[in-house]
Order: sequence, then structure tokens, then C-alpha cells
Amino acid sequence: MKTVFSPRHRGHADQLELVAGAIVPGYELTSRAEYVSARIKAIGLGPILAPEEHDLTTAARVHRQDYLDFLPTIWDRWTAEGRSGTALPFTWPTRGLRGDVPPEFIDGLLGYYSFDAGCGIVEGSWDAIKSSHDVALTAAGLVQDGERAAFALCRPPGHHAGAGFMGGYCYINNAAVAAQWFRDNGAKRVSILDVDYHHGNGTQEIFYSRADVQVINLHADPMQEYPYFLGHANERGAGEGEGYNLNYPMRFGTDWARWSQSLEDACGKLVAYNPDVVVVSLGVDTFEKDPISKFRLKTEDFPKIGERIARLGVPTLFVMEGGYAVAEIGVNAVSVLTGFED
Ligand code: Q9C
Ligand code: ZN
Repeated sequence: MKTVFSPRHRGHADQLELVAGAIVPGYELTSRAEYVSARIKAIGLGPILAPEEHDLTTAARVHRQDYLDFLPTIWDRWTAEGRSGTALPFTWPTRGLRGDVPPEFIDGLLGYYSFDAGCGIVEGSWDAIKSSHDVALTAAGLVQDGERAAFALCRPPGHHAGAGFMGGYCYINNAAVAAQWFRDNGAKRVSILDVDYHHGNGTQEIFYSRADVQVINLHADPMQEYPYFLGHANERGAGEGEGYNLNYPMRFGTDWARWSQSLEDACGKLVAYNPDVVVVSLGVDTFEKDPISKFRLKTEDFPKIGERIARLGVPTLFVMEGGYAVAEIGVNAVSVLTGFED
């Protein structure tokens, strides 16, 4: 299987996050992507290709233009105020506040265009975000050109980013942009199968009223886990999109026996939809030793995910999302891909 990867992700560093009342180094480390690429080389999965530059026209079909215009300006607005550390928001327009009027000042804008403080910006962040987007679209092109599957080794990840906001380490929704790109290049129906531990709230929001992109999420129950405010089983799509959004929330402690039942049901729904292509939002934070997650998948379970997806018999784009137990993320992510190929 071919992988697309860019070293430009490394500029997105020095992340901070608020954990249990303390500001600590962020979990979404640069080393994550390096572990995965090292593992690809170690086992000889296939060539690792550099991304081609893509403009943001497809991204603008799933994101708001004002949000896409804002992202590249954050660092300059931040430093213009004499600040040098990681740019982060601290206030948000929740219920009872105006969510329709973007303020002028950077602190207000950061809150307006986010839903949490999980998305710091440093000098190299925009270049990394753009490279991650280019990685996804370049890998989508490989599948379009006839590869049975391709791997977009994206960093930063994307599935928490909605049409007009960042959050959960995500800025541009790489999987959503890729799905839109397939639609614009001949695919009639696209399925997004999100196996990251966290609910892909951004992907759900983007396609919620659409029947041409089926969105299936397997994730920790939002009653217990981040992102808390989306991902319940009764969210099934709206209007034209009714029935095309499927959520499989699962409780803390979920192991392969339970998780694979959800996968099996999801695969049945996916096959019934008969998509031309599948985009897999590949998070491996379901791993038992993941430092921020509470599922119990084992290393030996990850190839079985790939095997099951292969049996769908549909061209597949794998897009890297989460996974934080750095030493094991490479083995687990690449095991899904080798499981697919075997
Ligand atoms: N610091 C992805 O897996 N956790 N994002 C917040 C408080 C946020 C995960 C806990 C987890 C985001 C792509
Ligand atoms: Zn996740």
C-alpha cells in the first residue's frame, strides 16, 4: 500500500492542553507521525510519497470560507499583540451568547472559531495543517487512479473540525475534504467509517443533512467521554440526510468482543449503502494502553479491523486521526493496513 506523508507536519509543535486542572504538554505530539512512518519503513508496507499541493477549493465545500480565511492569519494576529507562545482560546459563545458575530480581537476570534482549547497555533502550524490537507487529497488521488487502498498519514488530524471551527487537535477535516473530493470526481456515494476512539463530531456536522455521504462513527459514549456534546445513537441525520448518519457509542472498558459487534453492524449498513469509495478515519486511540482513552483493544486486534474493512470490497482511503500511546501507535496503525492487505 502506498502512503502519503509530509515532514512539514513537524512545524506544528509545542502544544499545550488543560488536563485535570493543569496546563501540560499536549498529547498530540510530532513524534506520533514519525512512529507511524518509521513502522511503515520497518515492515516495508510500500512507498512513502510526498504530497502534491492542492488549493483550498474542495475544503471550501465542507468548511466555511471565513474559517478557512482565518486559520492562516492566527499566528500573525497573535504575534502582533506581542505574544510569542502557543496561541490558545479561553472563551466561547455557548448558549445565551452571540455565536453569529465574529469579534475583531484575536482572543475573541480564537473562541469564535473553536469549541475547546485543544488546538494551539504556533508559527509552523498553518503550514503543517495545509500539508495534512494536501496529504489527504494526494492519497485520495491514488485511490481515484485505481489503487485498491492508500494511506494518508495526516498530522494534525481532522475529524473534530467542523465547517466553521477547530477543536480536539483538529483544524481542517481531512477525511471530509477527501470525501467531498471523491464526490466531485465521479463518486456517487461515499462512506466515511470513523473508528477513532472519540466521536468525529466535525465529520458528522459537515454531512448531517446530506444523503451522498454516509457517516458511520464507532466511539466512546459521549455521556462519558469527549467531545461530550455530540455522538449519541439517536443522531441519525436530518432532512435529506436522515438515516445516513450512524453512531455506535460504547461504554468505557469496551474490548474487541464488544467493539467488533459494532463494527460488524456498521459494515452491514455500509454495504447496504453501496458506496463507490470508503474513507476510514483511522484513529488507534482505542488501544488498551492509550494514555487518554478507556477502551481495551489489543495490538492483535488492529489487523482484524483492516481485514474486515477489506472484506467490504470497496476502494479505501485510510486517513490518520488519533492515537497517543506513542511507542505503540506505529505498530497498531500499520497493523490495520497490513490486515487489510493480507
Ligand atoms: N485535555 C483525536 O483523537 N481530550 N482527538 C481533551 C482534556 C481531547 C482527541 C482532554 C481529545 C481529542 C483526533
Ligand atoms: Zn481520538
